Amino acid sequence: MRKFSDDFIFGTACASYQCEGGWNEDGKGLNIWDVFSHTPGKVANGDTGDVACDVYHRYAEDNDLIAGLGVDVHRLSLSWARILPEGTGAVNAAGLAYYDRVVDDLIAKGVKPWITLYHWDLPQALQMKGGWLNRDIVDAFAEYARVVGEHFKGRVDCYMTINEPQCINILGYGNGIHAPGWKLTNADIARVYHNIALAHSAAQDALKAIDGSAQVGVVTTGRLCCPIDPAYEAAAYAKSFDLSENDFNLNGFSHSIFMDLLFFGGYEESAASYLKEASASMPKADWERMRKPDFIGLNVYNGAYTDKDGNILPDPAGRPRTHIGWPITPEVLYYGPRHLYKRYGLPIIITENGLSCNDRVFLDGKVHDPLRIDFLTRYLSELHRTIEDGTPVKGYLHWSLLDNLEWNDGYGQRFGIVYVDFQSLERTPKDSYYWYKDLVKTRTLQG
Ligand code: GCO
Repeated sequence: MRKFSDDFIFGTACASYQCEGGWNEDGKGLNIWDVFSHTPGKVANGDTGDVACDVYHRYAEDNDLIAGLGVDVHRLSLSWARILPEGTGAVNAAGLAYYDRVVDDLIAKGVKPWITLYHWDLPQALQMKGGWLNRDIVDAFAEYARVVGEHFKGRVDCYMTINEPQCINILGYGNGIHAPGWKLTNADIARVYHNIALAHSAAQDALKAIDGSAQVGVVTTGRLCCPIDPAYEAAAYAKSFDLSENDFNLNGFSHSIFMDLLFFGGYEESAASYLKEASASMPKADWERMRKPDFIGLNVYNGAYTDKDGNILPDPAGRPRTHIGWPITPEVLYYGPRHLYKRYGLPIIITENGLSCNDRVFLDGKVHDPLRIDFLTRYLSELHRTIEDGTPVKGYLHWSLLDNLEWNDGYGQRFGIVYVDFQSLERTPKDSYYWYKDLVKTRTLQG
């Protein structure tokens, strides 16, 4: 019987720009996704986060849905520009008041709010000064962290500083499919990773100075390899963290390109020259400022299958894929946490996992999503197996509670266990909502 322990944490996750709406309400400043989505051609169908799921006004209804699952926590991100409209300086009391309402309502309903400080929606005012390429961002992020930490002390005890440095950098500053849409050089990409690592570290120090008992993590994503034969695991592990390709388009989307800065004070000798040169050019004192998090947040959706030499195998014809086209590779929830723990030695929370399906409301008024239930059964079986084999995975937060704005893909990719009609904004729990509710209650995987 595959039973998760009584202290295993189940939760849900979402992000400010993807679900809140209220893009210009109550003093909120512009952020880079407001600008990007309002730029023709950047987001599918011209979709924007102006309204999104309108969580800004409907948070109480959504918190009821969250509490109805019986989950321990809900992971939400704060819109930096809602709190500090210019990124630094004047605090917008109405912005903090909104998050007070959300946080206090979650707590009143028995759900712990876990806060992601930054989930990609940088204040435009900071972007105008160079964004994450400008080292000044480090102090700005620490200031933001102090404002948040002081305001929520006693109500929030778990933070994630930054969500997916890899997407922030490679998608936003590398190939430009995400905001701000920049296309930087290898050297600048390496500098951005360094600044994000410093920013995480400064924010962690700020939060810990306010509340030493708060748990502070960082959320990473990237290449994870699954051996097609367990005998090939060492080669898969090596491939997952290999940074030798001398181009961010080849090695930029990796865990090690960011996490090694926090954990090892720089890159291994085998890393690409553009990475090592950037690190060598940084002030030596930077490496004393880097901070290992208390836990690793792992966002994981799929992995790559590798052979005895660690070569990534081509996709077999007709392999099953999710609606967004990602491969279905359950073993990544066995090997991914296992290999991250082997490399970095910290407890892991799965801070995102899920899939997009081509969901719709059926004639019976329900949303039947058997693909999602099958996917979750397979993936969580692998997660259970890796825990049994000794990897300290402490929780699983499903991405996502609600169908929401899937960034440049717009609203056509439905990741929620709750269906959202984006015209009426009506919520309809999917079959997977009730499946997840039962899993949380019994902690036992069926099927
Ligand atoms: C990510 C982001 C989420 C995405 C989700 C589906 O991991 O890319 O954290 O905002 O919406 O992962 O792509």
